[in-house]
Amino acid sequence: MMRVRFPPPAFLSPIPLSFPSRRLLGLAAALILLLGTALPAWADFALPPLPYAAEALEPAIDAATMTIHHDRHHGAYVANLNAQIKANPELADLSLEALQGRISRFPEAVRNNGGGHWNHSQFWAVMAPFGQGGSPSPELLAAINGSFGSLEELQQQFSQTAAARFGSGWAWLIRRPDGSLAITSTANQDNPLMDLAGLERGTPLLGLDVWEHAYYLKYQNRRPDYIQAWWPLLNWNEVNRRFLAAGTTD
Ligand code: MN3
Repeated sequence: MMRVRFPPPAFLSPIPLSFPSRRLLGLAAALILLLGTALPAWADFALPPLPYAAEALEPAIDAATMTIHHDRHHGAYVANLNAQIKANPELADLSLEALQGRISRFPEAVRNNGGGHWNHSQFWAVMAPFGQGGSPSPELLAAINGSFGSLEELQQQFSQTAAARFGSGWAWLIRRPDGSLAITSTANQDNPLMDLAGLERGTPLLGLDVWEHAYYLKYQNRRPDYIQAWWPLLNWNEVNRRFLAAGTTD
């Protein structure tokens, strides 16, 4: 802490300004104060709204589960991540996606909450009301057939991986750097973008949340039933978009 002695040194004395300048300075200060209190700091992470109504995915996923999952669980990841900015100021300069690729440099609280924020943001977007998700594009279907033999085989392997994840975590369909597709699973809120040892990295095309909070109200211990009911909600239009975007960054 800097202590000011009296009388203050010359550089702390008020700068003599003429009346109009002082007035402008005062106006500018008032404006900055107003903006500072009215808007969140630009660097804060924000909870994205659900892209559909909470009941839009019923009966596969009930409105209460969606509301609690989005508002409280995802909301808490965002709030907890923002609370980490003070202790880790470099967070303020990173996009949420860029953070994932540098996550090993940060404490566990950033890994858990930064991962939780990214994972859930992609999760809401990869679902759509029944009948509105489209179908795999010819390009994506060709890649699926090349890596798995068929769409049915992909779905079967993905469902098995999601059901077999012990405890809390995610199942992923990723595009590997060589262009092939693969199914992976991560624990807790880790994801395939993270620079963590022992984790298969790639561009996530879709991620399914298999934490109990994602399905317990309706399905209790029947995770495989939740996974089976989830497939018809898959937003293939978003998966197609991610697949195309991943191909352009090679
Ligand atoms: Mn969740």
